[in-house]
Amino acid sequence: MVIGAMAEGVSRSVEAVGDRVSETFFEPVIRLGVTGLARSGKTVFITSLVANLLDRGRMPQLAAAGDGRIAAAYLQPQPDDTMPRFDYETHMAALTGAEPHWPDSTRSVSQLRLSLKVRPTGLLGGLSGPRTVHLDIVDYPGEWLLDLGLLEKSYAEWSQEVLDRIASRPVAEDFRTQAAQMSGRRDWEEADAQALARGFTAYLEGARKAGFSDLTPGRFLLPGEMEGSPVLTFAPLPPERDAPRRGLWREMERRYEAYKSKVVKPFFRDHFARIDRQVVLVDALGAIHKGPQTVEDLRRTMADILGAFRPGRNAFLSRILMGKRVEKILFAATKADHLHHSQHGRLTGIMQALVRDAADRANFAGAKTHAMAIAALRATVEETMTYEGESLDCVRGRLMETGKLAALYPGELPEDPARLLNPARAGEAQWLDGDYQIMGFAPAPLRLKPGEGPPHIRLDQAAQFLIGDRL
Ligand SMILES: Nc1nc2c(ncn2[C@@H]2O[C@H](COP(=O)(O)OP(=O)(O)O)[C@@H](O)[C@H]2O)c(=O)[nH]1
Ligand SMILES: [Mg+2]
Repeated sequence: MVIGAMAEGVSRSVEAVGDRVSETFFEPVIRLGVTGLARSGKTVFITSLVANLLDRGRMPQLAAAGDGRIAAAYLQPQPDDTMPRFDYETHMAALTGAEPHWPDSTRSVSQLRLSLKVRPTGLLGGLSGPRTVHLDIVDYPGEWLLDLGLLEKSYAEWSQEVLDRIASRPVAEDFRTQAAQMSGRRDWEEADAQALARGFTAYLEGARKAGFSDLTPGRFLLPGEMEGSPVLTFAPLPPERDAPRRGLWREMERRYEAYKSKVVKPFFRDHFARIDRQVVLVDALGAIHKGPQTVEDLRRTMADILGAFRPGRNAFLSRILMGKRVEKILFAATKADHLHHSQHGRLTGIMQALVRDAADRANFAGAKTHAMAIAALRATVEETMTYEGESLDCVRGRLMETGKLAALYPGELPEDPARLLNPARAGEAQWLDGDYQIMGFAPAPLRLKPGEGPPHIRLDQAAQFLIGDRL
């Protein structure tokens, strides 16, 4: 334990010195983390942010861009040789090609470096030349943050928790049957371990489709290059007293511990601990559309995810961070282009309420936080229609499935977020006062003028909050 702690501490401090040296004497680097659960909109957000920083015509509320102080922006080879590069060009081609479509989903962590040449402000502005600021954008699945909780749980504790949680979930039925038929006391066989892991992964996939988001271990759904390796080949089994040494239970326990030390810890040490600014994307509209139980599950999962930003809670994290902290966290409800702007304020209010519990408890160790509703890529236009004598604020777009134009009235979000969150907490099966619709709109074909990035909603305000003070 002690040796581990020292080794982690030493490598972290060497790196911290490195960061400081380059900040003071060379060129500042901002590491911006972009996270959120699967399908929350990370890939689209990063692609559109980068495109809109390269061509800043639609970024007036990013002060440095609005004031014309950004002299140039360009992509650079990223500094981390072992991290996959965020595939900006492919994603951008998907969104803005002749037949625009949403990019394929990504399954791992990736990174991109965008460098900005910025003219200084103030009196001396005209005297000194532009300085270079590097923006390293790191895309990582929010599911991985949930794994932080595993570090403080033994295999027996984690298993018990998972088994309790899934006891009443219909999607878990197959796995429950499978686990009940398997004794942890029997001799270990790789085939059993694999069958259980497959069964458990199938449950996790089913649970995600059903809208649940408390899905650990996070890497089971996004295995990347570790697919099939022993660290990803385990599953929860009911606790065993004096489990035999060569038995299944002991081997499962060993693999669970290996998952913690070989998968979870390196992610937090090598990626998470280096982030300066963070945006957490949330598909709140999608959850509202699915119903109260999905909203409640999202609220609880957000609280767990955000636990990672209160490092005092976790001994391992406090140790590797050594006092460093994320300075700003933006909570962004994505896909706001499904709503007429008259409802954006309400969506922001719901977003705030969703993360309030987690935010109140520790105010994220002094990080500045902010909530807003955004669309990284606006796929709709607004339209006010008259229906049965009433005027309805709608949005219109091209449907993904049929390619036809359609108008959507998504329903009216309540002014008071408690009207959604209370029934969600109470476990209601359906919304009482309304129904919330959502449609799969495809990205609209674009004709971008020179100097203009793709259309968005409040992406410039998001960028101003996240990095504006450093430009
Ligand atoms: N209308 C709309 N849909 C979006 C937007 N951003 C993401 N989406 C939808 O959400 C899906 C998932 O987005 P993606 O960026 O791949 O999510 P990721 O899994 O978090 O990287 C996309 O395929 C789109 O259907 C947006 O700004 N507007
Ligand atoms: Mg993605």
